[in-house]
Amino acid sequence: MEQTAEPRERAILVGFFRDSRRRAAEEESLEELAELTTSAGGEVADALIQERPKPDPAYLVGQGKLEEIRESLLIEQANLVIFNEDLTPAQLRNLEQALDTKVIDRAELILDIFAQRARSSEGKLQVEVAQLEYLLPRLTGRGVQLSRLGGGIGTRGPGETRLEVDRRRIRSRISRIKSDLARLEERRGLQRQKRRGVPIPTVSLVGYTNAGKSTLFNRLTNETAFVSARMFATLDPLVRRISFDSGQEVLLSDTVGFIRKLPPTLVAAFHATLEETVQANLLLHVIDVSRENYEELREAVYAVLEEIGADSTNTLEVYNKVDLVEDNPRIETKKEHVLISAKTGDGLEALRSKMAEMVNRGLSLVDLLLPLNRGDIVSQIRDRAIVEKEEYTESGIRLRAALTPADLGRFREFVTEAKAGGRRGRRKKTTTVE
Ligand SMILES: Nc1nc2c(ncn2[C@@H]2O[C@H](COP(=O)(O)OP(=O)(O)OP(=O)(O)O)[C@@H](O)[C@H]2O)c(=O)[nH]1
Ligand SMILES: [Mg+2]
Repeated sequence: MEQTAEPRERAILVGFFRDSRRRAAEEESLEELAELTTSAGGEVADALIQERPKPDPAYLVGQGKLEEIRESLLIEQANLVIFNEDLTPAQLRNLEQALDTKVIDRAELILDIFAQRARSSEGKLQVEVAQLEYLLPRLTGRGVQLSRLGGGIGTRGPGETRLEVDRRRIRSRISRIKSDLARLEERRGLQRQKRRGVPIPTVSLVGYTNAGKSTLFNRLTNETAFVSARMFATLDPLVRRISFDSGQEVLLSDTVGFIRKLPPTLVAAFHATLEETVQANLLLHVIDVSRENYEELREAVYAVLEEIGADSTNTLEVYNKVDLVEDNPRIETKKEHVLISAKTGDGLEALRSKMAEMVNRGLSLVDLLLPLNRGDIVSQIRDRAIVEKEEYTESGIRLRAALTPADLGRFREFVTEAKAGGRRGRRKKTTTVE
């Protein structure tokens, strides 16, 4: 990461929980917030935490805690307060006024990191949309913040009319970016279709940020994707072709990591990028088994997967970083799994053979019957799937093809029969295709 000459921001972190049973979880989450803060280039000066059954509508925390934050700002010579909780626009404004310093919440911090990391033009635009949409309802009284966005947006504290102008500008900027993004997405769709010309199954690496996805990607592809101890090292998807001993080829893609409380505007903005993940035949879910709460993080990842509409039925859980744990941990999971160390290479052979076995499972071999005048759909299927048989009969065009779950949904109305098992027909187990 580039170093800027700017002095590092010194931050006071504030955690909040409603129920004493959540204390440990909140403390853990606050540690993660500290990691995020340093990843963003800031420095953690202090961390405070409050238990309160009900958040204060105006300040989230109570007056006593507010006073504590104020003192800590002075003692620590800090210039930024980061809340681990989402703040309402009004809370944000009130807190900035009461503390007389910059206040941000977890979502804004994550957006900041993404903004720093984005490299591709598409990634940059996606992050900008997310930032602007986050900013829009929070404009009032946040004149100082606006300057950080640049792009002709006013830098002084906006009065009401000024505010309206800013809002209008932001909205029109958002819609302009969105149409640019739509164009980029179309182009990517075409590339994907081209790749589909020779249909090969796809495998996507997913997982919590810092789990080791890029390290594993490099291991499996002999590539040099960017690996870093910082969070959200990877933003742009990277796709490479790899082959197994059997000679079968697959496309492996490395993607952005997930995190708890991922800002919804960000999830929405990255939807297009995550398309690879949504359509993958197999997901490799990389889990950092050296983290104490890896099970909780694992579930957080499944929650995001669900949110983006990815079907995680065919998922291989890859428990990574076993080199950091004393004994091999006992894994409790309903999914198939392997233990590896992407760093030392431990367990990679087992992983590869498991991948080779599972990648075909996501495909369902089906018979389809299409009306004779639907040549357009036949060519769509030919583009997207592996067609084993094609016959022109009086009742229509009969195809036998291996479809991904997504395509199965797409062409469902033409399916006459679903065969059991993957396209190799080796497996006895019937693939679930819902
Ligand atoms: N000890 C150990 N460290 C690992 C292993 N795999 C990855 N790491 C380290 O974990 C950190 C994160 O690795 P990355 O591969 O960048 O993780 P990522 O999942 O791609 O992270 P994001 O792109 O930020 O989501 C780096 O410091 C790696 O060197 C492993 O098996 N053992
Ligand atoms: Mg990565």
